[in-house]
Amino acid sequence: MLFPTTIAGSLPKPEWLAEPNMLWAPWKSQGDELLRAKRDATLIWLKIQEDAGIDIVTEGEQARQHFVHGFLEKIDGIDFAHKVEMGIRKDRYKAMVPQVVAPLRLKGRVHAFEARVARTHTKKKLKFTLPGPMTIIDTIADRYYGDRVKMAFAFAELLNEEAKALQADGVDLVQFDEPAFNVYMDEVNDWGIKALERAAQGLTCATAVHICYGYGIKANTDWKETLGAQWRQYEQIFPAIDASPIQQVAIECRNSKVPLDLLALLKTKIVQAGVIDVASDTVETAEDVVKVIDAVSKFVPKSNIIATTNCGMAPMRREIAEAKLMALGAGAAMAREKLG
Ligand code: MET
Repeated sequence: MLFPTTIAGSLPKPEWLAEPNMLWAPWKSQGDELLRAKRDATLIWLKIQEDAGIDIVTEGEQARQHFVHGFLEKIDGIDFAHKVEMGIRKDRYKAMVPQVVAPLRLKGRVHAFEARVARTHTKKKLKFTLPGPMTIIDTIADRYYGDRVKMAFAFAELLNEEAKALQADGVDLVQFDEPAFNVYMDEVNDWGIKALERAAQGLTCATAVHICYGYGIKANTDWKETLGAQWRQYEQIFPAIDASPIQQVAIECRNSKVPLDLLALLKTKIVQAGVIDVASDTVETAEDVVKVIDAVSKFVPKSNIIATTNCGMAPMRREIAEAKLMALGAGAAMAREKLG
């Protein structure tokens, strides 16, 4: 089937699970009650994704507070009790981040609970997202390693352990989120892709890297204003990504100033093309989605295109996210008819 659909990963949390419409949202309950709420929210979003015609579903990242810190919470060597303010993505925004204070080690499984809940309750293909090593080290303070690259490879090993366990849980596709790849392009070529490959080493399920221009929050939309008429960041990193064994690349296309001819640099990859804008509450029509898929298909063989969202929908209003999922499913179906 042409143009299967998926999402970047996160979906808004219901207001009984966490504070709505924000990143790093505080939970509304604790202990077993919180666990039940996470499970219920995961099930609701699986059902809505299925009803919308999403082919490769996710658990909506309902069990983690943030796409980076969700992974870090189960690692020894990280001090969450003393967070410090840090400028992240080259000072684009300030965040309160935990600190690495000792050698890093997994305390146990990180995402077994939500991966198994999702696997038990859907027959669809299941994608699971993990933060990539470069994005992790750009979202945490280092008081121990004293070397960005060394710390990134330490995280890559832990990611690899968890990714293999997720695969054993029945996950079909592991996606590493690397928005930092659009910020530190030289470092991506020097070591970022190698660290990513270490994280994905030995996986036999499908693998992807997601490289976007960030969530639809003001710090990101302001940053985009400074990037000029053409966003050419992908041009510097796609050749090396194309040479890597990572199979899929998820990128931002809808309402983006990325010249789509850059996609021709991904000669051997499946392209997850973002056809849904997460920085706008305007809900796309099916025709809008078809237009982006059509434009992408000028540079990527149709059989290599998956339709997705530009980035995660975590901070979005719930009803808007739901409507956007419906548009994604309907748009891909229309594209199959019109462009198939
Ligand atoms: N998987 C993450 C999400 O969907 C990707 C975030 S990249 C800023 O929210």
